Amino acid sequence: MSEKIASKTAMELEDKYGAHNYHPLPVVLAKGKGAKVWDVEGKEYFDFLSAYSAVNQGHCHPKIIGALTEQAQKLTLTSRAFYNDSLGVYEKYITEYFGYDKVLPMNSGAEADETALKLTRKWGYLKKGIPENEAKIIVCANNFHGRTITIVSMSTDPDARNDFGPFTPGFIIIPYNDITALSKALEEPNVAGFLVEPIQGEAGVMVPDDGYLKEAYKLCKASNVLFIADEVQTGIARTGKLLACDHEGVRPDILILGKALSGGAYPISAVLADDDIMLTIKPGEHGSTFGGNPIAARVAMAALQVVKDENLADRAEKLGKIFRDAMKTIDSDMVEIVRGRGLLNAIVIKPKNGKTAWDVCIKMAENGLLAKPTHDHIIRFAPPLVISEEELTQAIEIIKKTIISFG
Ligand code: IF1
Repeated sequence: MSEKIASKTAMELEDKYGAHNYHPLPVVLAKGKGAKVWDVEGKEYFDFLSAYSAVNQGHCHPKIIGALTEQAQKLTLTSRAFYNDSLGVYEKYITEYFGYDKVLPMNSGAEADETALKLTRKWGYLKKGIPENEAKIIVCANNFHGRTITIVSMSTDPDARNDFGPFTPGFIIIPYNDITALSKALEEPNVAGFLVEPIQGEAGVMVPDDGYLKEAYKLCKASNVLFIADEVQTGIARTGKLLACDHEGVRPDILILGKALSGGAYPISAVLADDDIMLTIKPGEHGSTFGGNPIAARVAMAALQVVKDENLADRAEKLGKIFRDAMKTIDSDMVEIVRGRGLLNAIVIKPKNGKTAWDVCIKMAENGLLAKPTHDHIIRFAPPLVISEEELTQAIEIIKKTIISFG
């Protein structure tokens, strides 16, 4: 099955036999190590997408792959009909790591978000005393939480919603980074929770004002409303702290994690909360066949241990500053705005002579660096956090050279 395949053939196969729900850059990857990937022809690239921040620990980290292969040879899946000898060990590890009473393990980020929404409603009815079917959850405009029907029901992006209705009711949508709007929305008595991304990723790496999260948390507490942080993309050292909420000393009532929880080796997500919230869900009320399987348990422990052992949060903080400073000195009017935190950054590109962010990404790929445009004019830059300072310097040179080549 591992016959060699040319780029052109690989792309034709995906186009002919796969659903057309993506528009990838024309690069066919075959290998990854640390901050680098190689295409089927052997060309080397810096990976500045990191699978949308799933590969924070670098491609094929030996400790994570070691845990994966070791467990894969012993026991892969038992379902939750029985106990297994890895899940409890992992649950103790991750709850102590993040400081919560309990964890609920799932697989994808969207599933973890769905889990958090169900948990919030359950808590709203059982603990807050909201009348049946009246629970509301406040969310932010331009959010991204995944692709399920309920999640796109909270979305304001036409591509995410068009022709996918009817939608799940029960959401109040307010502008992001707007404390006054939150305060007003909290006047409604049946609000159970406020779901927020500490930095909006898909929206183009929108960093809120200093103090926003802290103030939002305080307002939620004053109204007996749960503060729910979607740290699927921002969590696990990406923004220069273990969690993006740590920048403001906020401890979410419900914490949602995914992506880098496995370092990209396996689909693993998790919801963390204290007993008062988590124990409102009873046996039979929620779950998943694969959630908390022995491979996932061992992989997640290894992935989280790497983050600690290799000081990835501090690295992201330090290298992020170097990166943004370098981007701000690019002598081109195509660079309109540079923003971000840690190694989650974006550049807003002003189109020039008909050339857009897409053209810049195509050219960067030719020059050996992969990144993907979002919303036509924004390029997200999020390398694996294990990238060395020397590699980062080389990558910065590629980005500079490419942008300057557009004149
Ligand atoms: C795709 C963007 C990133 C997320 C947050 C939940 C999920 C995501 C904050 C769902 C997923 C993804 C999925 C990916 C594109 C992507 C993305 F471009 F949309 F904005 F990362 F930057 N919460 N983010 O960012 O997690 O179910 O996918 O595991 O291809 O859709 P999932």
